[in-house]
Amino acid sequence: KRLRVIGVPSDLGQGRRGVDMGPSAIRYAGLSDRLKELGYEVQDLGNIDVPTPESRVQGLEKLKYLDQVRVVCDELRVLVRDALQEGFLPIVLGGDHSLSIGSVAGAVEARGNLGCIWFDAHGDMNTDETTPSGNIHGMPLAASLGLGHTDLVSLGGFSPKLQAKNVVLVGARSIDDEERRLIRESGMHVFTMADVDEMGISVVMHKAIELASQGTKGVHLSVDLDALDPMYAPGVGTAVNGGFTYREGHLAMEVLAASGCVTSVDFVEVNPILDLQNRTGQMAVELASSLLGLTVM
Ligand code: DIR
Ligand code: MN
Ligand code: MN
Ligand code: MN
Repeated sequence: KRLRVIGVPSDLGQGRRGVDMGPSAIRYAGLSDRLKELGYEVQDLGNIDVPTPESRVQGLEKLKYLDQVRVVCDELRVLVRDALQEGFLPIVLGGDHSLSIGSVAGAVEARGNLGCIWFDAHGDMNTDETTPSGNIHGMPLAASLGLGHTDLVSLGGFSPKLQAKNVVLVGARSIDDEERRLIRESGMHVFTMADVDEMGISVVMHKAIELASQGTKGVHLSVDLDALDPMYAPGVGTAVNGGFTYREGHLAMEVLAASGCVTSVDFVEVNPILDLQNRTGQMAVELASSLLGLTVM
């Protein structure tokens, strides 16, 4: 029952300033204390050093801040790997979703074959060839599946990190056209919000856990707060209407908690500048509590 918190104050992977303050917002909402109340030993490593965009010259390259994102992800890879090898469950706080290229790489390095459940309004399956924005936060799942720019794909010296049959996207409702093609061709699994409406989040989660767990040694969970409806998580850079309700978000975490399958987790894209009184930071803390076993009785 040991947790290690790692902050990644990065906003290099997307277009709106402020998500670099996400780790502080989540800490301020009481993450460590809440998890200690659940009986965990919580070790907070603080934040990785991440350059601010203003201190860098953005070149003409298509992928924005590629070099810096790669360096940050590589540092995170080592910290996540070491946390797992030392017996901790790593909790990574973002920061934009590009960081998950590093957390997935480190988790797989430490544990071997892993499944992945990805909560997101988006697909995060763009590559350097399909990206409409040049923002690397739209690419981490593709990179983890071995698709895209070599600098992102080759992190840690091995690729792919994940097998598509064990990757499950949950909550999708905004996918780019070329990205849709890549998702289909990859063979990964997708539960859209329409699927959640049809089946209910409980059934979706049980299916997702089964798919991600088949033949794997654990599951990396990546939670983009924009998976939730903007009513409950307004502090995100790319909000999309029609996301998870508060109840659905919590039930999803509770089903995961009961399964015991999650071995590492990211909470990303919390942007306190766009938020309303840190509602999104609080949501991240509450979701983490449910994921780690908070129950009523
Ligand atoms: C869009 C937005 N698909 C892109 N992606 C986001 O820029 O590639 N992912 N917001 O979370
Ligand atoms: Mn997203
Ligand atoms: Mn995003
Ligand atoms: Mn995302």
